[in-house]
Amino acid sequence: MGQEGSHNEEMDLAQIQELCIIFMKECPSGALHLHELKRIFGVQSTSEEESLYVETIFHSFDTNQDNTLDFLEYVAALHLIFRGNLEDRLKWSFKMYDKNGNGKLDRQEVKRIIRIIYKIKNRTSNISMTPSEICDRIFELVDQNNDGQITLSEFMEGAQKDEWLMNLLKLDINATGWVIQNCGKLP
Ligand SMILES: [Ca+2]
Ligand SMILES: [Ca+2]
Ligand SMILES: [Ca+2]
Repeated sequence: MGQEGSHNEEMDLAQIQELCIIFMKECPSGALHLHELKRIFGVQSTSEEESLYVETIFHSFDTNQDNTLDFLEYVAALHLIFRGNLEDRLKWSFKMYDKNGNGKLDRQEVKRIIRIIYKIKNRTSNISMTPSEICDRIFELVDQNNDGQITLSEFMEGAQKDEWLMNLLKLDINATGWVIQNCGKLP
Protein backbone atom coordinates (compact mmCIF):
# COMPACT_ATOMS: atom_id res chain seq x y z
CA MET A 1 0.00 0.00 0.00
CA GLY A 2 1.76 3.14 -1.20
CA GLN A 3 1.06 6.66 -0.08
CA GLU A 4 2.82 8.68 -2.70
CA GLY A 5 0.80 11.82 -2.23
CA SER A 6 1.34 12.40 1.44
CA HIS A 7 5.07 12.88 1.76
CA ASN A 8 4.76 16.52 2.59
CA GLU A 9 2.88 15.53 5.73
CA GLU A 10 5.62 13.29 6.96
CA MET A 11 8.25 14.46 9.31
CA ASP A 12 11.77 13.89 8.23
CA LEU A 13 14.21 11.95 10.36
CA ALA A 14 15.89 15.09 11.62
CA GLN A 15 12.65 16.25 13.14
CA ILE A 16 12.07 12.89 14.76
CA GLN A 17 15.59 13.02 16.13
CA GLU A 18 14.81 16.40 17.54
CA LEU A 19 11.79 14.99 19.35
CA CYS A 20 14.04 12.27 20.75
CA ILE A 21 16.41 14.89 22.06
CA ILE A 22 13.47 16.67 23.64
CA PHE A 23 12.51 13.41 25.32
CA MET A 24 15.93 13.04 26.90
CA LYS A 25 15.93 16.64 28.03
CA GLU A 26 12.39 16.57 29.34
CA CYS A 27 12.67 13.33 31.19
CA PRO A 28 16.14 12.31 32.22
CA SER A 29 14.56 9.49 34.20
CA GLY A 30 13.82 7.81 30.88
CA ALA A 31 10.12 7.43 31.58
CA LEU A 32 7.67 9.83 30.08
CA HIS A 33 4.43 10.58 31.89
CA LEU A 34 1.20 11.73 30.33
CA HIS A 35 1.57 15.34 31.43
CA GLU A 36 5.05 15.46 29.91
CA LEU A 37 3.79 14.12 26.60
CA LYS A 38 1.13 16.81 26.64
CA ARG A 39 3.82 19.41 27.10
CA ILE A 40 5.87 18.01 24.22
CA PHE A 41 2.77 17.99 22.01
CA GLY A 42 2.00 21.52 23.12
CA VAL A 43 -1.42 20.62 24.49
CA GLN A 44 -2.92 23.29 26.67
CA SER A 45 -4.54 21.96 29.80
CA THR A 46 -7.60 24.05 28.98
CA SER A 47 -8.33 22.13 25.81
CA GLU A 48 -10.32 19.13 26.92
CA GLU A 49 -10.57 17.51 23.50
CA GLU A 50 -6.91 17.71 22.71
CA SER A 51 -6.12 16.42 26.18
CA LEU A 52 -8.36 13.43 25.66
CA TYR A 53 -6.85 12.77 22.28
CA VAL A 54 -3.29 12.83 23.58
CA GLU A 55 -4.37 10.68 26.51
CA THR A 56 -5.74 8.09 24.12
CA ILE A 57 -2.56 8.25 22.06
CA PHE A 58 -0.50 7.87 25.21
CA HIS A 59 -2.28 4.71 26.30
CA SER A 60 -2.14 3.18 22.86
CA PHE A 61 1.65 3.45 22.96
CA ASP A 62 2.14 2.29 26.50
CA THR A 63 2.75 -1.25 25.38
CA ASN A 64 3.55 -2.68 28.80
CA GLN A 65 0.80 -0.60 30.44
CA ASP A 66 2.87 0.84 33.25
CA ASN A 67 1.47 4.34 32.65
CA THR A 68 4.76 5.72 31.39
CA LEU A 69 6.39 5.66 27.99
CA ASP A 70 9.96 4.49 28.01
CA PHE A 71 12.31 5.63 25.29
CA LEU A 72 11.62 2.69 22.99
CA GLU A 73 7.86 3.07 23.29
CA TYR A 74 8.26 6.77 22.55
CA VAL A 75 10.40 6.27 19.46
CA ALA A 76 8.07 3.55 18.17
CA ALA A 77 5.21 5.99 18.69
CA LEU A 78 6.86 8.82 16.78
CA HIS A 79 7.76 6.60 13.87
CA LEU A 80 4.27 5.23 13.63
CA ILE A 81 2.52 8.59 13.87
CA PHE A 82 4.80 10.45 11.55
CA ARG A 83 6.24 7.88 9.22
CA GLY A 84 4.15 4.73 9.48
CA ASN A 85 2.59 3.22 6.36
CA LEU A 86 -1.14 3.18 5.90
CA GLU A 87 -1.65 -0.34 7.14
CA ASP A 88 0.29 0.25 10.36
CA ARG A 89 -1.51 3.50 10.98
CA LEU A 90 -4.89 1.88 10.52
CA LYS A 91 -3.98 -0.90 12.92
CA TRP A 92 -2.89 1.69 15.41
CA SER A 93 -6.10 3.72 15.02
CA PHE A 94 -8.08 0.57 15.58
CA LYS A 95 -6.25 0.21 18.88
CA MET A 96 -7.12 3.79 19.75
CA TYR A 97 -10.79 3.15 19.04
CA ASP A 98 -10.82 -0.14 20.91
CA LYS A 99 -10.89 1.24 24.42
CA ASN A 100 -11.52 -2.01 26.28
CA GLY A 101 -9.06 -3.88 24.09
CA ASN A 102 -11.31 -6.81 23.18
CA GLY A 103 -10.41 -6.61 19.48
CA LYS A 104 -13.83 -5.33 18.41
CA LEU A 105 -15.38 -1.90 18.27
CA ASP A 106 -18.85 -1.21 19.53
CA ARG A 107 -20.84 1.94 18.96
CA GLN A 108 -19.82 3.57 22.21
CA GLU A 109 -16.14 3.15 21.49
CA VAL A 110 -16.52 4.58 18.01
CA LYS A 111 -18.64 7.45 19.21
CA ARG A 112 -16.14 8.33 21.91
CA ILE A 113 -13.33 8.89 19.39
CA ILE A 114 -15.63 10.58 16.87
CA ARG A 115 -16.70 13.08 19.52
CA ILE A 116 -13.10 14.00 20.21
CA ILE A 117 -12.20 14.36 16.53
CA TYR A 118 -15.41 16.20 15.89
CA LYS A 119 -14.60 18.83 18.49
CA ILE A 120 -11.04 19.30 17.33
CA LYS A 121 -12.00 19.45 13.65
CA ASN A 122 -15.07 21.54 14.11
CA ARG A 123 -12.92 24.43 15.18
CA THR A 124 -11.31 24.68 11.78
CA SER A 125 -13.99 23.36 9.46
CA ASN A 126 -17.73 23.00 9.66
CA ILE A 127 -18.93 19.43 9.81
CA SER A 128 -22.52 19.04 8.82
CA MET A 129 -23.14 15.73 10.57
CA THR A 130 -23.45 15.12 14.30
CA PRO A 131 -21.19 12.57 16.01
CA SER A 132 -24.14 10.14 16.22
CA GLU A 133 -24.81 10.45 12.51
CA ILE A 134 -21.15 9.96 11.74
CA CYS A 135 -21.09 6.88 13.93
CA ASP A 136 -24.21 5.44 12.23
CA ARG A 137 -22.70 6.03 8.82
CA ILE A 138 -19.47 4.30 9.86
CA PHE A 139 -21.34 1.22 11.05
CA GLU A 140 -23.47 1.20 7.92
CA LEU A 141 -20.38 1.18 5.73
CA VAL A 142 -18.00 -0.93 7.80
CA ASP A 143 -19.98 -3.45 9.82
CA GLN A 144 -20.36 -5.99 7.04
CA ASN A 145 -22.13 -8.75 8.95
CA ASN A 146 -24.31 -6.27 10.87
CA ASP A 147 -23.55 -7.66 14.30
CA GLY A 148 -23.03 -4.22 15.81
CA GLN A 149 -19.30 -4.81 16.22
CA ILE A 150 -16.45 -3.82 13.97
CA THR A 151 -13.57 -6.27 13.75
CA LEU A 152 -10.07 -5.34 12.64
CA SER A 153 -10.60 -6.87 9.20
CA GLU A 154 -13.90 -5.04 8.74
CA PHE A 155 -12.13 -1.88 9.81
CA MET A 156 -9.23 -2.33 7.39
CA GLU A 157 -11.50 -3.21 4.47
CA GLY A 158 -13.97 -0.46 5.27
CA ALA A 159 -11.28 2.18 5.31
CA GLN A 160 -10.32 1.38 1.73
CA LYS A 161 -13.88 1.85 0.52
CA ASP A 162 -14.12 5.59 0.58
CA GLU A 163 -12.05 8.60 1.34
CA TRP A 164 -14.36 10.12 3.91
CA LEU A 165 -14.22 6.92 5.90
CA MET A 166 -10.48 6.58 5.47
CA ASN A 167 -9.87 10.03 6.89
CA LEU A 168 -11.99 9.29 9.92
CA LEU A 169 -10.61 5.84 10.53
CA LYS A 170 -6.97 6.67 10.19
CA LEU A 171 -7.43 9.54 12.64
CA ASP A 172 -5.77 11.97 10.34
CA ILE A 173 -6.04 15.19 12.23
CA ASN A 174 -2.68 16.44 11.10
CA ALA A 175 -0.77 15.60 14.25
CA THR A 176 2.40 16.37 12.34
CA GLY A 177 1.53 20.00 11.76
CA TRP A 178 0.35 20.25 15.31
CA VAL A 179 3.62 19.03 16.76
CA ILE A 180 5.81 21.04 14.39
CA GLN A 181 3.83 24.11 15.28
CA ASN A 182 4.14 23.53 19.00
CA CYS A 183 7.63 22.13 19.16
CA GLY A 184 9.33 25.48 19.04
CA LYS A 185 7.30 26.77 21.93
CA LEU A 186 8.98 24.61 24.54
CA PRO A 187 10.76 26.58 27.22
CA1 LIG B 1 5.32 1.76 29.27
CA1 LIG C 1 -13.83 -2.99 22.17
CA1 LIG D 1 -19.21 -6.88 12.31
